[in-house]
Amino acid sequence: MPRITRVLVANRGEIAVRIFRACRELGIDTVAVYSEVDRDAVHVGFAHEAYLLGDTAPSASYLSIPKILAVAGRAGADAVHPGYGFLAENGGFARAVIDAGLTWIGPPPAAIEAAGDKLSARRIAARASVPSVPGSAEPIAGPEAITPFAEEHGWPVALKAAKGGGGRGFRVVRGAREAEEAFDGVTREAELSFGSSEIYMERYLENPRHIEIQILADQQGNAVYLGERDCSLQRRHQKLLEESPSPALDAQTRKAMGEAAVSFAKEVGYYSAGTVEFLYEQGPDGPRFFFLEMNTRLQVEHPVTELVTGVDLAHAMIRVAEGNPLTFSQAEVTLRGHAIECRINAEDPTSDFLPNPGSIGNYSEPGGPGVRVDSGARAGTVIPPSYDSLIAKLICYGADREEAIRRTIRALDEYRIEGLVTTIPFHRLVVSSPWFAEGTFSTKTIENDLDLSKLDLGLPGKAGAPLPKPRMVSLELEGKRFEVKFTELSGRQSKPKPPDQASRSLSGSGDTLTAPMQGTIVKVLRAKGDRVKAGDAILVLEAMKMENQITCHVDGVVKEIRVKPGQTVSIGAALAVVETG
Ligand code: MV4
Repeated sequence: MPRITRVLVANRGEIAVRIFRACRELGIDTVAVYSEVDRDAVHVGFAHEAYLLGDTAPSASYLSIPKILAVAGRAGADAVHPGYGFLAENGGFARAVIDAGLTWIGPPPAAIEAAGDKLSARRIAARASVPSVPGSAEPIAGPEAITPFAEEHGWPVALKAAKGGGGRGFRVVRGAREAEEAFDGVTREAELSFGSSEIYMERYLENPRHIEIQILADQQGNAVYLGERDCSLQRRHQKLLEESPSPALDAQTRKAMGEAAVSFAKEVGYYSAGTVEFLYEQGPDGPRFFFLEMNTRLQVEHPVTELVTGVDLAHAMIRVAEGNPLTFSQAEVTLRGHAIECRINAEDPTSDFLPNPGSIGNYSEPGGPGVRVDSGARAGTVIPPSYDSLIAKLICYGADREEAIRRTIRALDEYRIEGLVTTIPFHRLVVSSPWFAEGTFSTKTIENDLDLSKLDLGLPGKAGAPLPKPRMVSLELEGKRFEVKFTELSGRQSKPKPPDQASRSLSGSGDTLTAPMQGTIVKVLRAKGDRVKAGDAILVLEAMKMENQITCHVDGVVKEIRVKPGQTVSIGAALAVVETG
């Protein structure tokens, strides 16, 4: 297999930045794709080249296989990395990439499809002698199958969509009276969400931990496990905090789970990075674990594994995709220290983690010993409602769990994100809690044991929240340095405008739109006399090899266009005048 020279990352946000970094370290060119709303996103600036896919809607951009392949051809990419989410576990996309003669940086399409069907995955687990929760081997035809199953295996019973995953197409039945309504509900949801109404059932474990094993396998049949990640702190099946190693696992159980995961991977003919998820609990006879599902992608939480094993998983995926064998054996895998990842989401922990899209104001990331921030954001970044709410991941490493916790607390206190409500206060509460320090939590802890409604978000002006901390500003007057304390009384956050909007300066005869950056006028989209609305694109400015639409702030009529295509403008140059009203 020839060496990869140019990778198109069919994704956005922090994972696109992460993969671009790996490519740059390997001397590989990078191609970004973006949607309308992502035109000025951080990931676009990280690539050597960037191409517009289309509208903001994922179906018109990051989920459009024809558009992504067309860009790959236009850009001369010879490989595609899918990241996670979007098309990462779409066997059809993998096949289309391979059929286009490009290298797919991911697992074989057949493995994606086999693992994606949860019933087929259970059958593979059985063949690989991997323990699963007692359950039905085939789809169940109706609710009448539930009570006999419970009489044999016990209540409650979990109903799951065969083509499901995550938390969708999932119901818990606690008694015969609930069976029919639960079956009908999960069947409808499965059909709507996954296009298949096939449902199967398992005995439901009440308070398991969610522990997953990182797998790395090559095309020569070698496969290793790279330790585990404890992902038990979730909210409605959305992971919020992950760590490695798990505080619950002993070495013997770790080895048994790792070997089971490798056995599953080999049975499904896997290569590349992948994750086998398990449910873990302390049974009457000791710890026990059960196969849950296999994720055939690089996961959000992969950095905690990278920090405790020293393996760069993005590098490894690229090298395996080129056909290289693994460069180490299982015996050479060592786990050292402890890593904790906090997902910094634009969500409001006091409102049930309701997504909180908007523009980031002032932004500064923590750093220092043992702190890694994988971010897709900066000041001015717009977190749109169209995609997931992940802003960045804070991953902290320590020689042991206590040091990793201390570093996480310190880093969370350093992190500054203004203009949006984020999960930072939630993480600060969790990692400083005694129950977290003791490691005694499960997948139910957040929902059952935490009252977040009173969580202090530290927002200025929010009812009950303290006014912002005074800002210290250094001044030098006649050679003498002074520290001046500024306390904002109103608590109003100054929200910088998103960079794709021309800066607005009021002038006597209306609004003059000025250039937000230096660049060359590529297109003039409006003419004198055109009626425009706030947000309408007036012209296109090319800067940093990227096209930026310059939009209008106000409703009004175009009074004057002061530039022509091909003209170079400096930052602040007058571009157009719009008569408001
Ligand atoms: C389970 C389970 C307990 N018993 N299955 C299914 C979707 C996946 N993301 C997690 N799932 C679970 N399947 C059986 N037989 C517990 C989970 C589970 C979970 C369930 C409810 C609420 C949060 C959860 C977090 C992780 C795992």
